[in-house]
Amino acid sequence: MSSNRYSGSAHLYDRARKFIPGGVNSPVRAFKAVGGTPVFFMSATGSILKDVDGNQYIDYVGSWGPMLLGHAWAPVVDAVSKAALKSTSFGAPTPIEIELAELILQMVPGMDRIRMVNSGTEACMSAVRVARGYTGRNKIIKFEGCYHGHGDSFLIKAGSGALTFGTPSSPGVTPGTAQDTLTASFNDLPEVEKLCAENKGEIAAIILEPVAGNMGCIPPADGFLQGLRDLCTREGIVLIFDEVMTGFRVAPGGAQQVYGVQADMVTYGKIIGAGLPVGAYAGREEIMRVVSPDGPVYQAGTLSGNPLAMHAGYTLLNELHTNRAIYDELEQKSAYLAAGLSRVFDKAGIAYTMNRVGSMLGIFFCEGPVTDFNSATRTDAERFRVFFHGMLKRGVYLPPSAYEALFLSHSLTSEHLDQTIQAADETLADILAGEES
Ligand code: KE4
Repeated sequence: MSSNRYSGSAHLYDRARKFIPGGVNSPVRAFKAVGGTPVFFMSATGSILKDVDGNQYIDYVGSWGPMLLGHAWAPVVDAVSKAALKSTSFGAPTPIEIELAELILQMVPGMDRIRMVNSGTEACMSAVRVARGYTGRNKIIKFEGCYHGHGDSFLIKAGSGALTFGTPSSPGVTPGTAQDTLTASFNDLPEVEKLCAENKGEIAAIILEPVAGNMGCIPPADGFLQGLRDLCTREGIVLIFDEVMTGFRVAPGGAQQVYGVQADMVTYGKIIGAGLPVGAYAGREEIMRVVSPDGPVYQAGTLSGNPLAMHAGYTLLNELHTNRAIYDELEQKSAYLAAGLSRVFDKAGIAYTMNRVGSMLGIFFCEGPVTDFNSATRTDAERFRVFFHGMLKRGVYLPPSAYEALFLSHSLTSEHLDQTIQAADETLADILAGEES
């Protein structure tokens, strides 16, 4: 990264590391997987980011998912501004919490009750606790490479930053906790059935990302989700879809709608807060009956349901609910970008695989198919690193890790998409000419 172009970010990074571990408040932002100095941003509008040095970028991170309609979408800014004038938090019930809860339960299939929390991690932690309280069982099954936030139970063979930094199973998680988390390979139904047979009557929940988005983007194999559904029904196991990423992104009803499979509980985050800190867990009424204060399973939060996040989320989701054409337009933009990048990669004659579900896109620099953790880790991380920086200097901001998905925003224009495809073409030409390193 040429020094002067990023001098402001470099200076800020030096300062940040004096006060914040790794200089960042979430590890994947530190560019460790791609090298160089993390870019510090000042502002963004629609799909265009502006960094502290005045450089502009087309954004394919979108704050890791929330910015489905683009940054600083005016109705959300207006709703948050108005809400802030009436206090930023009460720690008491407010009408907007009911409006958002009702809207989400109207948009997604099969959920009867929903509890707001403050992050996707908190949503997934709470959902697992509820499943354990409801079933009286202790063990859970998760999938290698899936990420459900940084709760202890999930940092076993986890994806996202844990995978990026080579610590899929984190120190600090006790053996007592780890023993209750069993892992299987994504898309391997027989392996799950075997685990259930070996732990009969002991498994409280199976939790998964119905579309894996934390080891790149990996769709469920045909029959995989339905197979898990049938298994959980037979065995009295709570099926939890972690839709923190896919919820309201892949369809208004999320992955449950796309694949026609109904979970027992679903977790949400990201889009439902439109960029403000929100998570939520939803479930069938008989399961959610155990949640305090109705039932004995405790979960709480000072800022849960805070009015700014609720107004932001409601404003965004109401637009998605009433203007379904957004999803068709997002699909067209996403398909256009994927086709353009495929043309560029084919022209360059490099090994690659692209997985896409709606506006979630995974690029792997290896032969396909990529269907699980093992095949995902075949990606050429060094080639991704070079590609990332080639795109960055050409004004395209990709997720700074080979194990993250790209998130497309509805605010992307055809010019943005063409600029992205052109940048990829130039980057690969330089890579192949040995001029990009
Ligand atoms: P948060 O606690 O970060 O709000 O949500 C955790 C989470 C849960 N479930 C899924 C499927 C997720 O993707 C996430 C968080 N996603 C990552 C990006 N892959 C957040 C980025 C970060 O850690 O900085």
